[in-house]
Amino acid sequence: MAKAQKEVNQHLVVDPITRIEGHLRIEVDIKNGKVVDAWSSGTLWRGIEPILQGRDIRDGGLLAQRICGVCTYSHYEGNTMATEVALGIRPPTNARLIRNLINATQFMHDHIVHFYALHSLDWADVAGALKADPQKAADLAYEFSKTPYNASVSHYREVKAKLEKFVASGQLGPFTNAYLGNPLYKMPPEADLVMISHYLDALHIQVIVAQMQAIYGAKNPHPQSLVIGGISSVMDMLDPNRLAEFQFKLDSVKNFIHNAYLPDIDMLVHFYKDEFVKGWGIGNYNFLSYGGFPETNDWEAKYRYLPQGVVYEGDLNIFEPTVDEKSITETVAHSWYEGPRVGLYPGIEETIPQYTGLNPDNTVKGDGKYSWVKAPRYKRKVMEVGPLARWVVGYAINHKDMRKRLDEFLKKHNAQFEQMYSTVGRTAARALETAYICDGAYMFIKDLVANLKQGDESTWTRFEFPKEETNACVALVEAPRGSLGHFVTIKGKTIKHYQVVVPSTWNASPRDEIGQKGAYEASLTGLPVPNPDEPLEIIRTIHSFDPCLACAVHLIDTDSGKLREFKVE
Ligand code: NFE
Ligand code: MG
Repeated sequence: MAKAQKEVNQHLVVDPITRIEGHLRIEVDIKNGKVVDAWSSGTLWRGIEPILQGRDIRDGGLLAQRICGVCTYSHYEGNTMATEVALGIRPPTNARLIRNLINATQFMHDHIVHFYALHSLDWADVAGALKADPQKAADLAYEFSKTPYNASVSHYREVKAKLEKFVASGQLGPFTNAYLGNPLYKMPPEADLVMISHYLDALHIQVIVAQMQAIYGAKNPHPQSLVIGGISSVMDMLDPNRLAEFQFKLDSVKNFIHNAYLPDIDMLVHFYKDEFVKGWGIGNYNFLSYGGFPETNDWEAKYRYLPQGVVYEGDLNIFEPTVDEKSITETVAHSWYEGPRVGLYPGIEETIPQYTGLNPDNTVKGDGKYSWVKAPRYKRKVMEVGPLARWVVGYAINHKDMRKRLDEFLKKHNAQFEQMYSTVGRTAARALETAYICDGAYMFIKDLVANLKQGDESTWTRFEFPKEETNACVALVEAPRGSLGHFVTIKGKTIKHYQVVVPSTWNASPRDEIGQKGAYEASLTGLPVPNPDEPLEIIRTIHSFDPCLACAVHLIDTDSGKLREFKVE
């Protein structure tokens, strides 16, 4: 875990937050064991967007996905779709469905890896697992699933022995820096052992999902089978053997989701009931989802498998079913860039670095600039994006399937919808979504087979390069961590202007020009931190968003098209 320095005035700095992608610094003021103020600072700086400018539009997708090593496909798709909008074309049905299948593997991979590798040790204590009785662990696993995943007394004995070996050697391997034995861990030892055994199982499942992505994406990470207008390979992509292999692997992943991941979440909710309450780990109640997985070729928002919409103030009656792209702005009032304090539409915004450093006392606390992350806003309001936002939107618009799944989950836990407004709720929403996306993958396969049976073998739509410069064109999609917008202006074969507004930019955002805190900052405010030396509560809540700072921070210099050099001291 991250190193925490307790200061006299109870100003706590957690830097870096580990088990995330990229570099994130969190600072909080604590009073009487509770967070009273918080700052989220992206301390990593990257420069993918300017690299895109001046490039051939046909290289855009391959370059754009280098924004991140995690949600690679999301940026590939975002770039390709934005370019297709600019060219006024749409891919044919086979290409849309193959893309949806690749995207489904992206979501399942990210969510499973996030929960087990990056988040489960916030809930399961390795020190607890060492005390577990393998027989009782097997009994417990059967309480949460009729057919629990890899649950046997001998297996749990083996896992426990493996953990003991790690600890005895003094080399904890993947469990290094967990807050072993922290009293904030609330599960019994047997639950710790079951969840940690699935941590190890998830390492194998993640390989299977990566292989699935490679079946249609050619490789993982960084697939390379998308082209503007469709997908690259013609008959190869539509080979029944590939489909069979994909489905065979999907069956294994489904088994893991239903018999490990979902039961583990039920177990977590059961033992952390006292944290499954409205307000625990949430402070901003506006939720945004652009919608993802087009179900028609023209990408109409209302025909997307993940729904589009905006919910305000946590009130399901205050919602908008469509997103207006022109209402998206980014401000740099507290970000290390020059520019107007009031936010601009990304299609026209400029980005000029202006690093002003940390405060003299080595903190970012205060009213100045303190992050490389910009502050995106929708209608000038702070938004949370990601699985929880998508489920809140799905619930608000009365999405039949999503509502049914969430109602079943709430009923099982004797819970009200409002309890989803919490750290536990955010983590549960991601698991529900994994199962929902897995079912979506089966549906996309069915649709693909049906379409092929009709004799449609088309995989690509022809296009012309535009002679005149286009307007800023945008693709709004959903990435595993939330709403993702790619904004592109092109002329001829060339990308003229590029800007990306990324899920973790929304959630990790610093304050804006009127002082509204970003979603992480708001989520921490009010949180109890009984032991600032081991701020497990802070880590748990921040991890529940699944931060990716590699995605959140990138730079574009629209004046010169060049990266600028500067020193981070
Ligand atoms: Ni780098 Fe990403 C996702 C995107 S960022 S992981 O999901 O886009 O939040
Ligand atoms: Mg950007």
